[in-house]
Amino acid sequence: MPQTIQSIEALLVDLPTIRAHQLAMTTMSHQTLVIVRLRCSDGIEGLGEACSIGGLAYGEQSPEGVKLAIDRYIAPLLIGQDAGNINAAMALVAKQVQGQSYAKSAIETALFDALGRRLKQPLHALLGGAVRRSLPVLWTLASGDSGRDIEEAQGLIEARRHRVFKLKIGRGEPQANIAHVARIKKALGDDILVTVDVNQAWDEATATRAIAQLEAAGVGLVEQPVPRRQKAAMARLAARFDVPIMADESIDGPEDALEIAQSAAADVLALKISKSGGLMATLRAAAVGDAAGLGLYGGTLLEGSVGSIAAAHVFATLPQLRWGTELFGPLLLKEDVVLERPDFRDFELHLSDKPGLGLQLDEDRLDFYRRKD
Ligand code: MUC
Ligand code: MG
Repeated sequence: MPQTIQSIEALLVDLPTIRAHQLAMTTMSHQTLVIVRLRCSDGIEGLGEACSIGGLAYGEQSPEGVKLAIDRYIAPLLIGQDAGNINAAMALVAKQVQGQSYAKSAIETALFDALGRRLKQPLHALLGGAVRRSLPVLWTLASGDSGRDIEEAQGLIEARRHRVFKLKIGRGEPQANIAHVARIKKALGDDILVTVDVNQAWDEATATRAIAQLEAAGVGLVEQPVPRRQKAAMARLAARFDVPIMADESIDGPEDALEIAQSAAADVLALKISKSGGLMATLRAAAVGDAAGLGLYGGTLLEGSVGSIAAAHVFATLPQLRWGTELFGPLLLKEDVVLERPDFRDFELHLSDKPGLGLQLDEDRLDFYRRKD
């Protein structure tokens, strides 16, 4: 008798960040997670998560919209379905629900977590097995102040937490951005890889001038310099500069990966489970990038522990992950809703072999931080 899906609950959880996180389009002081609890007929519960950055500032999907899509459209489709056949469940959802990649990712994660718990296997084993048990994780310097960013980076290097740093730029004058980046790169030295994320803020002419200077300052990777749909501009920048150009907002799932590969619109793809629409779609996007010879990077929407660990299990299975990951979301949050927080040490995130995601909710904290209205 297959186990069926009995209930699906989507909770909005507002968690404070450890400091303000300043991006080109918004400054975050908290993160809103959508935590999915999917219960099966045998009593097993699977967890999933989705979030966005600054409400609708980063992309077209908001946490509130994710909850609505799940409550109103996805959960009713899935109740009573076989909980163990994830591909069939997600195909059913795909047929009836257009878009909504974040909600789909959270649901698929919860199904995998439940299946892993039932089979007593870690999530990566269900995806064919991990080729690495820990993942390099960078840190984003985004306090808005160069001096504070340098201090923060030096402390994190000293603590062996991070040795690659991504700088959020694209806000204010490009010349001020470049001076900020050059100051930090100089302070951190040759051994430390510094990358920048422009979050679509520049036009092509600005990007052309600025990237030349960023390259001269020693930046190792430039993420999403121009608006996401301007793939021809991305291609011209990728062809013009030696420093690799990474697509983030320009890629959602495998179809975008294919378009980017065909038009040479980036050297590196930022993979994110929510943008892809789930774990399996992330693997498909990765396969396209890999086949095209593009570098792969394990991206984040600044998820909490549930979403970050789900992504980590996927990234652990990829044959190629040339640019490491940025799965530091749980470390940016002052509080968490899981009992045991993920294991970050020696510059890496270490995966556990516990069943599924290997996480347990902290019911008291969840209840405290859950949005009540
Ligand atoms: C983004 O655009 O890459 C990832 C790290 C970070 O600080 O913000 C995110 C989003
Ligand atoms: Mg980005």
